[in-house]
Amino acid sequence: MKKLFGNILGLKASHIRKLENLYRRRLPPQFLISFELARDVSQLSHEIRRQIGLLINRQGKIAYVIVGDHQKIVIPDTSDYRVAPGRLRGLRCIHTHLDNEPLTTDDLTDLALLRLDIMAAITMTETGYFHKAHVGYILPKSTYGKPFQILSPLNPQDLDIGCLDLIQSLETELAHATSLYESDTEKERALLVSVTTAYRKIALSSLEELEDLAVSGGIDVAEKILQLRRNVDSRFLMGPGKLQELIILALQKGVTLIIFDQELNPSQIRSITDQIDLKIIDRTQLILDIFAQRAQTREGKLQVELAQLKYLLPRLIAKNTAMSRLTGGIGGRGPGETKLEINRRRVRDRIKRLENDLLSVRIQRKQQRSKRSKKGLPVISIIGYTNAGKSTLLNTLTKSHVRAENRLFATLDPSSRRLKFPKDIEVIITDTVGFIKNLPKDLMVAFRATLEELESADLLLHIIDISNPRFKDQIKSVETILLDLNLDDIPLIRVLNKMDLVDEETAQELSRNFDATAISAKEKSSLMPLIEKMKDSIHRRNDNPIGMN
Ligand SMILES: Nc1nc2c(ncn2[C@@H]2O[C@H](COP(=O)(O)OP(=O)(O)OP(=O)(O)O)[C@@H](O)[C@H]2O)c(=O)[nH]1
Ligand SMILES: [Mg+2]
Repeated sequence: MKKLFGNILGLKASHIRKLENLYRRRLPPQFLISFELARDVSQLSHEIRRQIGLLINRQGKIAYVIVGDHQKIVIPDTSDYRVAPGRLRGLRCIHTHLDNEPLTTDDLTDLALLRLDIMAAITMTETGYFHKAHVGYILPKSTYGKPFQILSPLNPQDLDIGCLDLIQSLETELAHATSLYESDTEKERALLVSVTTAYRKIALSSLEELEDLAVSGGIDVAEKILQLRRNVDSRFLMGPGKLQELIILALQKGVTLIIFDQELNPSQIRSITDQIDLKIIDRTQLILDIFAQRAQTREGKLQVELAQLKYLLPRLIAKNTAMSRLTGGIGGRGPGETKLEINRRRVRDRIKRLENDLLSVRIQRKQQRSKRSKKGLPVISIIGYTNAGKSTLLNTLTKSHVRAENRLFATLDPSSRRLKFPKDIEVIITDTVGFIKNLPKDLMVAFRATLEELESADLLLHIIDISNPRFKDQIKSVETILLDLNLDDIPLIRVLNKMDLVDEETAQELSRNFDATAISAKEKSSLMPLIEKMKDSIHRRNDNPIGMN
């Protein structure tokens, strides 16, 4: 006999037996529930003064019998019925209401959270006789913003609603709605979510950057959702109503993951994933994933995996389904498409190994670097917000072919080239990893060594993409990071790039306001003023060398 779920304490043996016997009942597939079963469950529920719930599968078998209290039932873990994105669970829930109440908000929340085929409540007369069935289901497409369909209450003789056909057509429609998006099945599809107390404008521009990040990470963005709140719910981040909406939208859009713009702490990740049957990651994990995809050199790979594991470790809590959903794909892979370790003990071991390996790689590199600096060439480092055009500038200046493309974090590993200024001195120009606002802490730590190389630069070129609407904030973010890295005392030239994308007047005005040189990194001819400035700065430095005192 299959076991009963929920609150069976204190029930009479005869009632327990009757409840257990419910597992033997079979339903005609097209009936929501058979009249006899509805009648018997009502009677039983009336006698024990507790709600009774049945989860029924598509063959009409009763998979779970649940006993609640007077007010509610608690649906047990149904992960045996795990569902694919854009599909329903294959179970409908039919339960009794003792107070002649139609479907409640909690019922609809369960319907959405668990992606049930159907949710129904059975109400009864005062003597416990089956009275009406209240039926609701998820709509494949929101009609007038309404995510659910609620039928007018069914009478006992109307239970033959073509139940299986209804469920199947819902699924077909859902599958159709989601297949519109499934042109590329390899790609993940995401909802981007921001829950914040910040101003709308700031929150929106941050969401836009998150979208750029997602696209750069090879993810399709289904929709962006902003929730402004007075206080952020420290447990779920968002209120239960919004969470419910989110789940339904995820279902309707056939998404495979949800990305939060805010960093989620371990308990938030856990409580949200307990509610949603989807992969949940945050902005930091997305950035780490992009880094993992891009890392080329051994040092780069070691640094990224270390940062990923350090971020994951506190989030790997025993029996955590949150992380077990992260196997493979965005958030679950390390550099070179390796699967990230998610076993806590092994993660610790791996972190130790990576740290050791990294140390020896760094010692090697330091030796190489000291060889190079013995040659005594001045070093000019190109820094700036990601996608500003740093690599393009390096390429144009030195006729090289460093990878430059319209995506965030195209460059991870630094590269250096020689550049001969007209007539006189030769310098080394280095291109570096781009910066981003709220650079994840673990990433900052992991890349510290690479970034520390900037300390030995004689001049920094801060490249700013003036065609980006967020460029002012980007300047601030970069300058804050320079301060954090103690690089603020190195001579710096602000360079306004992509001037070809704004009109000339604007470019000139911005140059004045920001005390900067405007260029178009793609156009060699636009670089002369910048080259002159660089030359001056290096000359001044040579005439007045630091470190000689
Ligand atoms: N229109 C225009 N596009 C430019 C200019 N400079 C760079 N770009 C484009 O901007 C995009 C980013 O250029 P990259 O050189 O890869 O930028 P980056 O700063 O190295 O970026 P990351 O390495 O990803 O941090 C590319 O699509 C370039 O073609 C320019 O002067 N004008
Ligand atoms: Mg680059």
